[in-house]
Amino acid sequence: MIIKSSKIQHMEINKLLKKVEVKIDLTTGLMTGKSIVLQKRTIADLKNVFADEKSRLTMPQNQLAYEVQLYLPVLDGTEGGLYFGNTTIYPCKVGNEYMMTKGHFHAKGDRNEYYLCIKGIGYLLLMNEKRECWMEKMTQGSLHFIGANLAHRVINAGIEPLTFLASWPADAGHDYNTIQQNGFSVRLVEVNGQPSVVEV
Ligand code: M6P
Ligand code: ZN
Repeated sequence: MIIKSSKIQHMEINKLLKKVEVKIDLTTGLMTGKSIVLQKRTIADLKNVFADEKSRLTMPQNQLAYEVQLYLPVLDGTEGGLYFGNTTIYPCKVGNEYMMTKGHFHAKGDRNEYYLCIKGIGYLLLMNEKRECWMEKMTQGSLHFIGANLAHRVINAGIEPLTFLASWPADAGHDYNTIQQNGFSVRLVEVNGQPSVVEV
């Protein structure tokens, strides 16, 4: 409907409005919307991720380690496309090593990514192709830019779930093999109740 006010023609805003596909609760990080894909990682899925494989095998294999919500509005591999996700890592240890994501390089190494911590306490572990590692502390509101050719993994070093949002190019891809074969060159373990770095 066209509303006439003085000489300017106004149009009802509703005519132009399209439904917002996804909403994010910024206090929990939870994404809702019909196109959200859910990916669950259990203890069984994390074979050879932790140093203490024996301890991992004694844990309930169906225990949820972390889960990812994905908003994938374009086809996988679309140049120029962007993806968005939310990851929640549950607090737990395998042996004395903190729960963490599998970690990956991007298959297209020059593709970058953002991580934004919503809640919880942990560390973003980064590793370059020379296997040099460094970390950034993740706390509510910390924003992390992951540059080119860096493997990235998030470690929950707290006693609450750690939730972070992420956005990355749709053509970045995940190279899990390099990490599966060689791991990162450091691990984060708990010693006397405190996080401590072990060089591998
Ligand atoms: C973030 C993004 C995703 C990734 C997820 C879990 O949400 O980086 O691409 O899949 O974390 O990390 P990983 O795939 O290493 O287990
Ligand atoms: Zn990534």
